[in-house]
Amino acid sequence: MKARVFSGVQPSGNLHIGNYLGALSNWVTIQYDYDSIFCIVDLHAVTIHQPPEELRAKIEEIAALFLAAGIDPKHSSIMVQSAVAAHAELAWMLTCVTPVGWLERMTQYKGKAAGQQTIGDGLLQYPVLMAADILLYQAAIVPVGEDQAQHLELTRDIAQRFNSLYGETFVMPQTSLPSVGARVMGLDDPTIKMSKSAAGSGHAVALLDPPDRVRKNIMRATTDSNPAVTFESPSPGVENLLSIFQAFSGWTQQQMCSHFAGMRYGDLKNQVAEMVISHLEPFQKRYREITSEPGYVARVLLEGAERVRPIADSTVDLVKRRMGLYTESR
Ligand code: AQP
Repeated sequence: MKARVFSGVQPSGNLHIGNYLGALSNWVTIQYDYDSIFCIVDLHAVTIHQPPEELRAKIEEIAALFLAAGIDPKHSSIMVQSAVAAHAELAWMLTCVTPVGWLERMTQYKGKAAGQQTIGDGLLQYPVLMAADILLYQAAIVPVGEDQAQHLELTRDIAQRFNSLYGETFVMPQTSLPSVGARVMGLDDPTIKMSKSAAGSGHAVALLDPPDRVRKNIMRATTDSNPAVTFESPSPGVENLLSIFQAFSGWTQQQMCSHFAGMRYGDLKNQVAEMVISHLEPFQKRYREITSEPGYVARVLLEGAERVRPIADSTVDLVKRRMGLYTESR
């Protein structure tokens, strides 16, 4: 039996090349080596208020982006978190074994809570729900960007605590980070990660951006006052542009150095823009084809949920039995 992979994306904002390089492209590469489940985590998205109509539309848009990236629905399950009730059920059981102090230490919580007038409890509980998503499917591998590594550590801590309280129950999931592109930084501010929710039109390259917008944003990216590329402690902006190019091209470090060392920043930006556009154009073409077929994406999501539900239900059943909760299958 193949080991299982699980990962997800929130249906909030516009998916960008950070999400693609940090997560999606890795999913596409490893999907056939594992029993793969890719989830649109809408229960996570509502930890911050989302207009309902927009959220509903976003869910199918993200599913179509997964398909356009190359996730094969015949092999991998693409599903929506709220379509499988066991996510929320297991999250509650895990909440009961998780110390609040563990959650208050999470970097993402501290960052997101800082921008809120009132902090919803869901924002604090976010990593417990993420632990439930992963442990529900007994996933062995979780391919994510670097920003999620801390949540994965917490997932292992929660699993370990549960296992030691109630007996071996959960598989210990491993984090899988891409070697290049694990943390794509903002184009306007390369000291913060590229983020769907960051303000400013020059911050990110969205996967559905037209070529002229991609070009414009990359040409305006923050670099430094040096005239040309150096590989000896490059500034964050230059390092970011080089790693975007490397992640899309698959070039080795040696190829990168011999091609770009000494190149003027204007030429570097031009080449990065063309490399990104050459990947996004076929991707966007597939996206248009997928979304032009009425009902196709909804069918994929329905089949995905049906495929994974028995796995999720059997884990919840096991957890209930371990905890002494009421289950009919005693
Ligand atoms: N900048 C990034 N570089 C590399 N990987 C990234 N990921 C996110 N940003 C980068 C990875 O993409 C996957 C899906 O992310 P998410 O939607 O679940 O949540 P996020 O990390 O919170 O994404 P954003 O873009 O920062 O959105 P907001 O600001 O709206 O919350 C994850 O595997 C993540 O690591």
